[in-house]
Amino acid sequence: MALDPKWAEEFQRRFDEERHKIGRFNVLLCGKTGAGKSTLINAIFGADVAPTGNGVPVTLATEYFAHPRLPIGVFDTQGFETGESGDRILARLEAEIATRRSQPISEQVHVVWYVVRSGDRRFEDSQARFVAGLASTGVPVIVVLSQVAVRDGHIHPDALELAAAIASRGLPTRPASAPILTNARVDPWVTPELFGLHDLLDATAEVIPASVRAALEAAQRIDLQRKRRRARLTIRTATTAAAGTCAVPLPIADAAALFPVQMGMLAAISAAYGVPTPSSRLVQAFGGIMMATGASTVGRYLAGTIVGLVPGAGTVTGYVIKASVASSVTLAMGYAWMAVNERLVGMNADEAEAFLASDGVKDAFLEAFRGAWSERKRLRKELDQDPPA
Ligand SMILES: Nc1nc2c(ncn2[C@@H]2O[C@H](COP(=O)(O)OP(=O)(O)O)[C@@H](O)[C@H]2O)c(=O)[nH]1
Ligand SMILES: [Mg+2]
Repeated sequence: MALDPKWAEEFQRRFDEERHKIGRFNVLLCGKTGAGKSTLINAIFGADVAPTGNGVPVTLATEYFAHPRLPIGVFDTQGFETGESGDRILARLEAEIATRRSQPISEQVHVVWYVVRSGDRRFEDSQARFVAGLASTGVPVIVVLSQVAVRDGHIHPDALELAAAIASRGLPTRPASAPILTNARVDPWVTPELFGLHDLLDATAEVIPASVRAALEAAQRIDLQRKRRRARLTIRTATTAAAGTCAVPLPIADAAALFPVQMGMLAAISAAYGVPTPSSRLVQAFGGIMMATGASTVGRYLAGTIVGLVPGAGTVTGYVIKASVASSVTLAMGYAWMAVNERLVGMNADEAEAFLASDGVKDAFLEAFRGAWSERKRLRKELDQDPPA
């Protein structure tokens, strides 16, 4: 038994629509070979974003890598060692930034990470000129000091010294003239702790256009709170819409009327989490969850959900769905789907595929559904306390 193809299609359409709405966050990486640009991207956005192949040449020695399923694009510069002068490289990048400014926002450069390896111990005048030149295009430039040795929370003095030297130049970088110190790879001998990645994420979120923040938050892999906040906003909107649908109590046989609202919510949640799974796989899992209740149609599924999953079916007085129940069921579905998505973002592609094809996904959903249902009052408050996007 499979999910009604009509609903599968609808889910997929809504998911693609939500992904499209989120757009894409684009970062321009500058810095010498070996500075740690790729490592930084991997640490924040997950291993498979690594620009290891299939880049699209943008300018001489700059390639653009748009991730096929995550809302992130990376401009990776080579050429800092090609013998070409810094001025020439800068001029090309400036021209590229300018050209893209007249294109849709998802094609524009939103931020520059200028990466300096802390072990280099010096920041030259030519680097300062380069940073200032990039900043003069209007795109925010963040200087990142990479591969900083950190032990027990203590930063290597050499890195602090270099950071101070960079800061003292008072460059027009954002959000401040001081660089952000990072360590993106654990190395037990040198740098046993990851460091500064959240600082870099926060700084980036602060300086990019507000309209690409959702893409950054969906693409990144290190801060679940940012994803949860987006998901909760979606749930809050959907619960209101669900209540509206049942403003006049809906006969339970017509429960499918609620379904578009809920499906849109689930699609938006997955998009906000930046689940890098093909939508067809999500649809399958979603269908499996619906079938898990033993109902073959959407309407009966929802009836089954309310009567079966929700303890105390007495809330469904006279077999109509009241606004409050519609709202609470939608809330519980939203939180349950959040739990599933949260599992997914912690997995690699193979793990995610296996999980989605297994009973584990149903179990995770149903368990979280019941939990959310029993805590619906507290969760409702949580939703209402969230600040707007
Ligand atoms: N320990 C540690 N090693 C790093 C870090 N960043 C880069 N590396 C190492 O430095 C080398 C060059 O890094 P890579 O990201 O390829 O530099 P890119 O040429 O700027 O992309 C690799 O061997 C990385 O493992 C870091 O933050 N910490
Ligand atoms: Mg690289």
